[in-house]
Amino acid sequence: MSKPGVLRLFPEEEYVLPGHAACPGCPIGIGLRYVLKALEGKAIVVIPACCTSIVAGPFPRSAFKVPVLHIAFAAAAATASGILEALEAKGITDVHVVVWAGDGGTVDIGIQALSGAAERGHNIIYICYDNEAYMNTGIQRSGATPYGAWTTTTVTGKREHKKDVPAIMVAHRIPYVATASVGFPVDLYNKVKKASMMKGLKYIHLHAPCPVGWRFPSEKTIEVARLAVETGMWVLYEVVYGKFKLTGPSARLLDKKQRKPIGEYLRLQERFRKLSEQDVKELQDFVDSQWEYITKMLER
Ligand SMILES: Cc1ncc(C[n+]2csc(CCOP(=O)(O)OP(=O)(O)O)c2C)c(N)n1
Ligand code: SF4
Ligand SMILES: [Mg+2]
Repeated sequence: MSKPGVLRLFPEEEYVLPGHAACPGCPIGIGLRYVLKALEGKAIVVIPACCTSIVAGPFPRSAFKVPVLHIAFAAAAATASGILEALEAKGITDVHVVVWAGDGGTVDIGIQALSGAAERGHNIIYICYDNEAYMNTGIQRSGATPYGAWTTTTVTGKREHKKDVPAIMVAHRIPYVATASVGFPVDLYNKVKKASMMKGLKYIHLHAPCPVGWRFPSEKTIEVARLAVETGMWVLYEVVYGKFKLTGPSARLLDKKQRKPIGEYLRLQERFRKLSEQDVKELQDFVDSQWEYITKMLER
């Protein structure tokens, strides 16, 4: 029987197998599923300490149908560089070396190894799935946690804004930088496919709403992910050899009037429950300044 809608676009083969240990509604299973489909399972995946280390299941079993290397927090991109060098020395060119790391393992702890691998131009696909906190150890704030969000280390709401790591990666002048969302799998799939056809370090920052840490019902992961994009809180774009382009629904949101109010996104999540009107304005101003940056990037 043929599959409905967009599902027909994706290859049948599954690489994230039933029986994995993710929480209900977890964005990891959703995101990694499409990433591995786009790579047709031809990948060695490096995973630093994060929720995915648990989702994979206890050794020697694994819910991922690709070779996986679980590695220390700070070392993911450096490990991927080493694997790549070894593969090249052996003349093996038909497998992608992929880092799949959390936001803590990317924007805070892994950033120096990532920057080094980018500077060396290593042929790696680096994907940061961003659930905006250190979820695996009990929801501590990271540099990717947005302003105002409750975490167990920001009980009255975080006072700093989210660190813009995709922009930092653009400054490395690597061939490909993209943002993506688990709410828009076709966009994600196409970006991973495109990255897989380019040489050098490719960086994809994947927005990944976590029902446990963000405090929303587990059946609403996709709704929350889509609202992040539709309100302009999360912007879908790609930068190919320095050329910036909006993608998916973000392409029609340059005009502020087309964006939904951010309240529609915030309201669904308990982590934003205590925001004052002033906090919402602070966040809205930040979102607007992000769009001003994007407008400048499009004009370059
Ligand atoms: C050097 C080091 N410090 C701390 C830890 C504990 N630790 C394991 S997973 C994790 C959280 C990772 O957060 P993130 O990268 O955002 O991934 P997530 O758990 O959110 O999926 C922490 C702090 C560790 N394993 N190694
Ligand atoms: S805490 Fe969040 S990211 Fe971690 S496994 Fe559960 S739903 Fe997934
Ligand atoms: Mg995280």
